[in-house]
Amino acid sequence: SGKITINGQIIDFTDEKNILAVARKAGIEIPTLCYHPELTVVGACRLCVVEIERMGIQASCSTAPVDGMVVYTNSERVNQVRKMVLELLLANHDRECTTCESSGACKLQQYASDYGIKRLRYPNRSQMLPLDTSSLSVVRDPNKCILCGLCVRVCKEKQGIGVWDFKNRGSKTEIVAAMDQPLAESACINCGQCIAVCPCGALTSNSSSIQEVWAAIRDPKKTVICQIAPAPRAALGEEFGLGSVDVTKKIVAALRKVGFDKVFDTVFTADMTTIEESNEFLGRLVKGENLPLFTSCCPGWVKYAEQFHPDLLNNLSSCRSPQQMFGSLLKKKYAKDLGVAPEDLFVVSIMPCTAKKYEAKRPEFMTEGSYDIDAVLTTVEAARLFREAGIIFSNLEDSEFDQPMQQGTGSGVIFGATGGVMESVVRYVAGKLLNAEGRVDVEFTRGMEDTKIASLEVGDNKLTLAIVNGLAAAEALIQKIKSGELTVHAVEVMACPGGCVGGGGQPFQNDGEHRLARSKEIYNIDAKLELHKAQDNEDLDKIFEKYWNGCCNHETHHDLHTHYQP
Ligand code: HC0
Ligand code: SF4
Repeated sequence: SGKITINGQIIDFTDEKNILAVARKAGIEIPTLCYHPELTVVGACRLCVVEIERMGIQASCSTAPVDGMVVYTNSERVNQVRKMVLELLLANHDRECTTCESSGACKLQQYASDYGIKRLRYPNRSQMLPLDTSSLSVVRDPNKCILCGLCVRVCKEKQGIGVWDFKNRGSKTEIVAAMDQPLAESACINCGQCIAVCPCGALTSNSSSIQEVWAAIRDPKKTVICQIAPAPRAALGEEFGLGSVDVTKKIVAALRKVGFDKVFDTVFTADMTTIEESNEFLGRLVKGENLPLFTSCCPGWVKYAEQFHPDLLNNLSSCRSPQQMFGSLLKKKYAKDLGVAPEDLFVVSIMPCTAKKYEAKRPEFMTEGSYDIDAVLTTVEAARLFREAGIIFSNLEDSEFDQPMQQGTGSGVIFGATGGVMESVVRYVAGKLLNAEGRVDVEFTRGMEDTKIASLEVGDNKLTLAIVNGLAAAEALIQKIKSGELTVHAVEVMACPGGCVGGGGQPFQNDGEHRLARSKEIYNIDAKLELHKAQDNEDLDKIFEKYWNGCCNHETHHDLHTHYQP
């Protein structure tokens, strides 16, 4: 620890590893394209240069603060170097900003404007390479890549997968998916975390569903239904300058204006998942079978388990995810109520997640030859749909979800943050075993750490529960479980940092600060809602009764569960 002077201001530092982090803590912004506070530092882009007395121009991301240092972040020399760096990056970057998926959310575009880059001495990139559109979730445009390497690092360090890597050296350097194959052929689990860190549009979500949604809405034969996941409600407002606040009812209103016939809440089937999964868990505890139970609502995690831990597939909950439970409910049951054939019901979901696009196309999730979920829009894509529809989002009047699946509990809402599924299960089980009325609050489940483990007593059961987010953290936990070092009864796994609030389809910036703000809002929504435990959802009771003669039986097993085959 010590003090450094930045632009004449004396600033204390403690355990910050570099000048960039010290400056940001003091509210001084330094531009960078390759630095991420949660990933290793490589100092590749040189944009974060600062001038240090007696040391000259240095990259602030890879220079440690030393007591007494005097630093300038915006001197003439610094800004000249930054302009040069930007010009060189732009020379090799496809500058068709008007048609870029990331226009408006691109750091390179922003910095070019901030630093007054007017007219480049270089022509636009001469050779245009083909895009990789093989993946249902992620599109890569190599012409936009500036080789910052953030995608390489996030996939390796946070997900432990390492899909992306550098190929060649010098001016021939490029980033390619493993074995230089199309992304869809790789071990990619579709989480979109590489999209979340890409500063300049080289990686974006596969947004082709937007056109399919418009086509369905304009098709008079189709009844078009939308469901909204928990996490987007606390993030979509960011796209319209409202911050990370609850905009659930505005989203419902916007969807009605776009032309959806019905709008439902995925929270309804999150409650359904809690009930089915908790009973599955209690059953396994009695039999001592297939423990620990792993949650299976995160499709990134499910693909990871299939690829790397096929021996654990019997431990995964057989419950379909809330997205897929809703799809199944709508196509197998609700369609009949409406007198519509499954293929004439077009079901859209708005998800914070790019992997949900892949989950929706898994062959096990179909009814009479029609996908249960026809299209998945990310939070960002939903915002684009609203803009294209000419909707002024911030002015919308609130609108409510449709009957007869209108109720949702706070328990279902917190699915959107890491620990939420586990907390919901505990609330349900505690409520059931202890006949607890009203609120059951669980504390250890909350917070953004990548691994949380706690033991608690519920009735006669002493349960050890684990919660992980990020697959590198999940892998470390699995190794401990497999080696016998750790015994747990249930594990919640979410592939994205912070859970769904940090999903790969959430608005840019999708960083720690935003994830925290969104997750706080998710818990605020829970606190304000009247219902708090899945079993208190009366609409859900009625639906269980009407369609399946109750819950947790053979019939729900057929429609709401699946089997992941080793
Ligand atoms: Fe999630 Fe979900 S909580 S995975 O993060 O379980 O995507 O938001 O919709 O399905 O409910 C994502 C979010 C969901 C599902 C729910 C679960
Ligand atoms: Fe890696 Fe996720 Fe990107 Fe796939 S989507 S390459 S798994 S970070």
